[in-house]
Amino acid sequence: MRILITGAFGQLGTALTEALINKYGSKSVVATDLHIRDTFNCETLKLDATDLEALDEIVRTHQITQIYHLAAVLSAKGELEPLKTWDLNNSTFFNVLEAARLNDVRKVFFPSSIAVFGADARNQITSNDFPLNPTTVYGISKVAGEQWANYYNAKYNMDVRCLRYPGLISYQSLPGGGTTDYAVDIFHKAIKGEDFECYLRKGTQLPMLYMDDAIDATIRLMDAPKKAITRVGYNIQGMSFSPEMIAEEIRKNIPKLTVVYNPDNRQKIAESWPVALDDTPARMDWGWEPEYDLKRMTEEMLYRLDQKKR
Ligand code: AKB
Repeated sequence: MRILITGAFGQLGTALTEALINKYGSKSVVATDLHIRDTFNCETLKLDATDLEALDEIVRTHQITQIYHLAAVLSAKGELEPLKTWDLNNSTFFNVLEAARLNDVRKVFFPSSIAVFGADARNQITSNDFPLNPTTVYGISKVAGEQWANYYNAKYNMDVRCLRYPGLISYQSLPGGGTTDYAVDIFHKAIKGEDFECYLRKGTQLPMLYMDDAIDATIRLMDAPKKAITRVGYNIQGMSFSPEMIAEEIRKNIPKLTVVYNPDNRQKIAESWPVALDDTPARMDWGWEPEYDLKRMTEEMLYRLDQKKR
């Protein structure tokens, strides 16, 4: 097994790369990103995933057998430069698909998102098969990504698998450019004893997932036998909450946390996403079962961030 990760220093990449090194050993993992640091105990290479030649060379010379393609511009940042975002999110995934096809790499992981859904999915527990009507360029690129995954699977007998991640909450690194980022930022402010200015309105409930569960889901999906996989993209979630719900949970440990609500353009994006997801197919097909609810996730985040501070 030789695994290549793009976007290895992003929010998901930081935790997933560590988990893959722990599971398969440092010699089995090659971490890549546009800007690299010396923090992983594995080969780490600078890579611009828009460069097919460079990507192809790494896949070939390192005899890669699986690719996790995590590099992408997220929802809120994507709306600032829609065409550039479309171009970047799609061209990097095309390059990954092509580099995989050319080098006979069958298994590829593509992170999809709750952003594949639109406002028609908002007020319900959204099922896996609910119509995909994205409103952001990020969401459109995720729908296209799932469709291209289907295409490569059917035409080239590849095995591209996608998870529709909700907002991811982690202590290891900060997210950047997403609509759900507030749910991480609030912990950092709370632990520093600072007030938190929330860019979403009270009552804006969204599906979320603690990073340990996200890692578990990703590895479970990729480990599942091909015959168990019934669709290209799977809904998953661990919990669903609004800003005041998470603030209330944090106040059980840090009572003086003050939140000021000052909604910005991210409010509109949040209102175009589901409140919660039905993840039954993931549970049925490959045994998905999250361990962290709002209470457990909050305790763990506060504990981990406090440890980091010391
Ligand atoms: C974002 O907010 O853009 C991401 C996502 C839900 O895909 N965290």
